[in-house]
Amino acid sequence: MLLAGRFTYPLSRPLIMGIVNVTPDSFSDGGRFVDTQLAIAHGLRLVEEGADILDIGGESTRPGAALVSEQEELERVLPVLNGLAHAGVALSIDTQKTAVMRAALSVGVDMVNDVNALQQSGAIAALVGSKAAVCLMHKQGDPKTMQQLPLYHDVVAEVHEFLQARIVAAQAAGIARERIIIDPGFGFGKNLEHNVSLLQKLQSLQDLGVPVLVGLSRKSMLGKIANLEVHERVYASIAAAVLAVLKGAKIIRVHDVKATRDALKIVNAVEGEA
Ligand code: 7PJ
Repeated sequence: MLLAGRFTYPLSRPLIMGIVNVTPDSFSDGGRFVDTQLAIAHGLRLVEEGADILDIGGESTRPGAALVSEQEELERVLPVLNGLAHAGVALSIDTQKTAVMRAALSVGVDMVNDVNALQQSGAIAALVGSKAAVCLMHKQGDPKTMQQLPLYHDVVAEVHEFLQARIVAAQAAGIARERIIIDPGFGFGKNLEHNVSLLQKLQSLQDLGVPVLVGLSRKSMLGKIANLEVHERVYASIAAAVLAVLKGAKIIRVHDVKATRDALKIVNAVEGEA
């Protein structure tokens, strides 16, 4: 079971988290208002397509991405969170910043998705006083430099150990186990071999006793394996999502909600709980 703000999920079927990026649209010159409206419209479309959760982010964490100020990030995400407040699905804020978490929690977000696993000062405390779920993700290094030389002795064991320690830290501070989600962080300070090992052994995270979220959608590991540009990676992303679910993942973070929903309906009919 997962508790996430206004929502309780039995997790008898996997959940789909749709990605809503709130970053300036280079194709429009309408400024903030247009960016906000585009993001809200995109979120509503993903709900129609079958998203269970919307993950709203104002700071790109892609390899090499530039940093965004706290003020800028808040100005991007808050109007979108407000615009999607009654969309009928859980809202997740994708941020590493404690101040952004606090602001988002105060307007009622149901989940915090932190690629930094609540390691920023005050981040755990920000979650403690709320009912929101939190996704604790593993990464090695910082988005700007993490892909330069990812190095592990045993990537599966090291990711497991890190996630276990972050669960312990969150629980010790008073975040109930039912509110915690873990994520191996595909592509975050990992080369192709590391990513493949983590997906092969995804099942090994099950013993930590909390739901596993994966983000594989359109990622470069898929492009490297199948020689695909980013816009060509939909089918590869679906294959990865199906594999992840068969290996125990309970939340799948994706761009292509409709395609993922259709595929997971088949998986669930055959492999799901009756
Ligand atoms: C992830 C994420 C992921 C979680 C991004 C991209 C890069 N959050 N944010 N897990 N990836 N929890 O979507 O390509 O894998 S940004």
